Amino acid sequence: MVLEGIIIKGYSGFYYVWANSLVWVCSLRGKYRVKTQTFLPGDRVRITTAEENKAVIEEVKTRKNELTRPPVANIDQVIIVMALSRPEPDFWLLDRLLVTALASSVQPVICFNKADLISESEHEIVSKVYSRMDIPYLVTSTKTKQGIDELKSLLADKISVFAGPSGVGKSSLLNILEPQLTLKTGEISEKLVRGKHTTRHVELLRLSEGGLLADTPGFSQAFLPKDMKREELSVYYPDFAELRGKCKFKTCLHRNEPKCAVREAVQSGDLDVARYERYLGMLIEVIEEESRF
Ligand SMILES: Nc1nc2c(ncn2[C@@H]2O[C@H](COP(=O)(O)OP(=O)(O)OP(=O)(O)O)[C@@H](O)[C@H]2O)c(=O)[nH]1
Ligand SMILES: [Mg+2]
Ligand SMILES: [Zn+2]
Repeated sequence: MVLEGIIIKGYSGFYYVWANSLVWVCSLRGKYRVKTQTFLPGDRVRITTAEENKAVIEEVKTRKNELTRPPVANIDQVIIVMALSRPEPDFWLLDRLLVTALASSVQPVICFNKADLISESEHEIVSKVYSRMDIPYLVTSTKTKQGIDELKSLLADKISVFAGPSGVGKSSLLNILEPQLTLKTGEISEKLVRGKHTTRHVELLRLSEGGLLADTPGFSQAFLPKDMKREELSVYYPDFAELRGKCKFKTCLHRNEPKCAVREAVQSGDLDVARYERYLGMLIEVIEEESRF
């Protein structure tokens, strides 16, 4: 029997494929073992079934998109999870993940978890910067269940992946969404107030509302797409979008050019100065990367 399916995880040389409402343990057709082709969770494949739940992967479909951190393909959205506290939000990583998602044609969702740990006014400082963009913005807590229904409806019938640092509560969120999965979560070390990397591999899990969601190990570094051009970077800043057209120069990098609408917005307090400074930092990185070729 030939079936079309989707890889949900790779594990010690085998690929687990969801097809025809079953999970098939697949090996690779010989030609793929010699090729440099990679197989990622999310890859759409054609398989030939054998006895029991075994099958062979015959073909991989062209990917519509691909992320390297976490390593997944054909994703509808990436849920960037940060904790509002314990650990403190890593805005550098958040901005970087927003850029990589948008540059990879993956819809980002911003999810600030652990809302139970901070006051409304502390949260406002964050929401002022990140809820103004045309990007879904969620505030959740696995303790009070705040925002959980909203998250659930965002995930229904889509292929999604969690991304973010260790200890922010990605696995805890999944456990609240799908209690029968009981994923391992880690107690945050009281001294270090940072995560312990409890989750170790990427696996797409089936949600009862329909859809697939990958829990992923936390990480604190992410690289920008290698081929990015300096003029391109601000395209992935949705909060700069309406200003960009108002800059004097079409090629404005919003750095030190005259009559730059982005810089004017920063000066007038309309754009957050810290986010703008992180943009400048990333711009330097993109320029350095450009000159290496
Ligand atoms: N106060 C509070 N604590 C939370 C919340 N969500 C998760 N935690 C706690 O945060 C700690 C880390 O949670 P995990 O779910 O393991 O974090 P993770 O993002 O999966 O971490 P890695 O697997 O290492 O990437 C655990 O002690 C959780 O109980 C929340 O909404 N509020
Ligand atoms: Mg985890
Ligand atoms: Zn400008």
